[in-house]
Amino acid sequence: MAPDAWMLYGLMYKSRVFEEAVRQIWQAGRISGEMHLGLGEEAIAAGIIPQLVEGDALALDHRGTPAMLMRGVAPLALLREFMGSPDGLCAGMGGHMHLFAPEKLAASSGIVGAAGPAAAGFGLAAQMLRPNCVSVAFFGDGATSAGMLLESFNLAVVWKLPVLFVCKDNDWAITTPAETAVGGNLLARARAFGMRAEEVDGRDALAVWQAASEALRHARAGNGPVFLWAHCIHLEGHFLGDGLLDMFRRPVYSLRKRVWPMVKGFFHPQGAAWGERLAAARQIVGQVLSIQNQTSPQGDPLLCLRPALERENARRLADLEASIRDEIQKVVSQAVALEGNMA
Ligand SMILES: Cc1ncc(C[n+]2csc(CCOP(=O)(O)OP(=O)(O)O)c2C)c(N)n1
Repeated sequence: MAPDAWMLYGLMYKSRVFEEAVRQIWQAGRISGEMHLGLGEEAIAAGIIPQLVEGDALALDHRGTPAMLMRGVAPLALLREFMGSPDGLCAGMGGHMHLFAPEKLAASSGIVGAAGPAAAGFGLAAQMLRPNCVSVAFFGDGATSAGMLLESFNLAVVWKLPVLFVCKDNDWAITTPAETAVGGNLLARARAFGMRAEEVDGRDALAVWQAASEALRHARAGNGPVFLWAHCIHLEGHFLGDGLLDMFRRPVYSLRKRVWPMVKGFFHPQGAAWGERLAAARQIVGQVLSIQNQTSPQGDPLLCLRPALERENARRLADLEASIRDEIQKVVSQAVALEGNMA
C-alpha cells in the first residue's frame, strides 16, 4: 500500500494542534504535574500507526499522545484525562504518561524501557491468539540501555514474536546527551540479538512509512521482531518548561533563577577543586548551546512534508488545516466547559 502524503500530514497536523492546545492549557495551570509532548516526533507515529490493523497493539512511553490520537483515541477523552478528570480516558488516574485504551490495545507507561516488556507481552498474545497481528513499542534513546528493554529484545528474538521495536532517538534523555550514555551503535546492538534492524530519518513520514511497511510485513509473516532506529528532535525539549530551552526563551527569568545561583555556586569558598568546577561549567554551557538544535525548523517533521503539499494544492492544504484547527478548538471548549460543570 502506497502512503498517502495528505493523510500522513493530516495526522501529524492534528497531533501538533492538539498538543499545542495542551501546552496552553498546561501553561494556564489547568493540567498539573510534568507534561511531555511529542512535538517533533509526529512523523514516526504517522509513518507507522496508519499501517496497523484491528488486533495490533501499541506499547508507548511517556510521550504517548501523538500515537494514541493517531490510533483513534478520542481527543476529548485524552484531554480530560490530562486534566485529571473522572470522565477522562482512565478516569483521571493515569495522567498523560499512563494511558490505557483497551479497545485499541494501546497502553503507555512513564517507566523508561517499559514499552519493551509490554510489547513483548502483546506480541506473545498476538502469536497465540491473533495470527498476523503485531505489536509496536515506542521508546527513546534513553531506554536503549535499560535491562528490561534488552531482555525484551532477546525474548522477542528467541520466541520469534511479531514486534516492531521503534527507537525515537532525539539524542537526549532529559539533560543527558546520548553520546555520553549509549555505547556502540544501536543497529549493531539489535543485530547482535539476531534481530533485523533498519535506520530511518524520523522527520520524514514517507520514509518512516516505507521502512515500517517492510518491517511490519516481516513481523506479520512470523519472521520475528524488527528494530527501527528513527532520528527526531523535540521542539519543546524534555518537557514543558525545560530549563535548558528556557535559557533562550526567558533569558531574564533564567538569569535570575538559574544562572545567578550557578555563578554563586561556582565561586563558593567550600566547593570542589577549580578544575572540576570549570569542567562542570563547560558541560552546562555545551548543553545549553546544543539544545538549540532541538528547536530548529529543519528538524520539524511537519515542515518536511508541508511545502510539497502546498505546491500540489495550496487551497486543499489551507482547508485541511482549518478544519483540523476547528475540530481541536471544539474539543478544547468542550473540555473546559466540562471542567466548569464539575466545579
Ligand atoms: C526507569 C526510569 N528511570 C528514570 C526515569 C526518569 N525519566 C523520565 S523520562 C527520562 C528520560 C527518557 O529519555 P528517552 O528515553 O530518550 O526519551 P525522551 O524523553 O528523550 O523522549 C528519565 C530518565 C523514569 N521515568 N523511569
